[in-house]
Amino acid sequence: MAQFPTNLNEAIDWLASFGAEPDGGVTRTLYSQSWKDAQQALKGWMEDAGLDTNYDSIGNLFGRLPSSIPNAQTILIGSHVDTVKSGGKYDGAYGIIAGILALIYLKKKFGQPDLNLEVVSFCEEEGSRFPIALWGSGVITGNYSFKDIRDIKDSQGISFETAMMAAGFGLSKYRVRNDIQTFIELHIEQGPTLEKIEKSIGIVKAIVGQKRFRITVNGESNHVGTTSMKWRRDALHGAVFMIHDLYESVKVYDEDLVTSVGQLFLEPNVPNVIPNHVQFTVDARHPNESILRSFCQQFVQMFEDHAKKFGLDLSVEMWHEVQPAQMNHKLNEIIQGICTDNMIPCHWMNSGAGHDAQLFAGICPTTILFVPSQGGISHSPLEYTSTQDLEKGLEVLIQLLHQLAYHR
Ligand code: HGY
Ligand code: MN
Ligand code: MN
Repeated sequence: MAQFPTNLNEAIDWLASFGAEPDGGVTRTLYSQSWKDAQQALKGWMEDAGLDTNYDSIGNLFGRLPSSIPNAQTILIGSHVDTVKSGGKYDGAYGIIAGILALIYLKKKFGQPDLNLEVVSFCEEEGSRFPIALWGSGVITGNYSFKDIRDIKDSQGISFETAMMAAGFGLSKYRVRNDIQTFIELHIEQGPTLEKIEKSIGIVKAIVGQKRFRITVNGESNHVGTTSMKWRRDALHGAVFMIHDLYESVKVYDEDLVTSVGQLFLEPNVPNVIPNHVQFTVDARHPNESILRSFCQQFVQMFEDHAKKFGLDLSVEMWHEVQPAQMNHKLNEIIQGICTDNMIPCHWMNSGAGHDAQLFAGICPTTILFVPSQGGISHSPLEYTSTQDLEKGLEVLIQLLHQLAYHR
């Protein structure tokens, strides 16, 4: 293969080679070597395509097809380059690749646009390495600044600042941009809806809000054999009741409410010792902020009641919170028109996954469009979207950008 990909499928496999895992998944966490290699490779591809490239001070990478009009506003497209641990090769990557291919096509076919067209590879969205998510888009949109990462460390105890500076970033003040007029993200659905109803494009009305918590339960370790059940302060026993009731309590809400315990640590994690320390995460989501808030208040109260009953110490820390976001109806109607004109079956829906578009919706007209995920699987090596569906998404993105940025 040439040094840079020439089509969508080649590009997906090319980018997935940075951080490839033996199980077929991809792991590219913020400021890691595979992350740096991927950003540098994307920069090379953008430059080979004739785009003006630059990094901002935290490692977001931009490739710009400049307008012929001085001081023109910018339409930003793109997605995130980081992944979950052993994630799929489409989540985030597809939006960046489709953005680059769209600009290559538009530049070749129509020349310079009337607005700047810029593709971005956001440095971080997942929150996989450090307890902060949407860092890349969060800084651009003013939701985050360097003070938000000051005291955080990854699971190896490496501080965010050390990792950021070792990767060559975080060395200068962030330059806030005021030229971004529109943000558009193309992304895999990561759910089963489009495949089940046989639609090629998802037009997203709203992205759910999410709240992520770290729950710490402390008790007392002791000998399993010599400590009577009534004298124990067993952290895991209490945590099990908390987690069971978390899943039970969802049942009284509508099906848009979702929650999971995705991570659980146990100490000392030895078969014949009563656990004295449990830490687990709760990720809760809903399109309506007040329903989401009341669900979270309810489960925290339940956890406190169980902690009291078992004589345990409880700490509840919400480390990530993002509000539900409405996508721009006018942009979505243009997408609907493109799908109708091209007889591409589409479906208006909500997004249960969080996305960078969620933060841009707070500063400019924004939307995100989906292509189907086979079996609805994502955040897994089994994540897959057919070439045909990937191409259709790219086609709609190209026509959307042509309508928005070429007026003559
Ligand atoms: O967790 C999410 O919703 C997204 O995939 N980061
Ligand atoms: Mn993801
Ligand atoms: Mn994503």
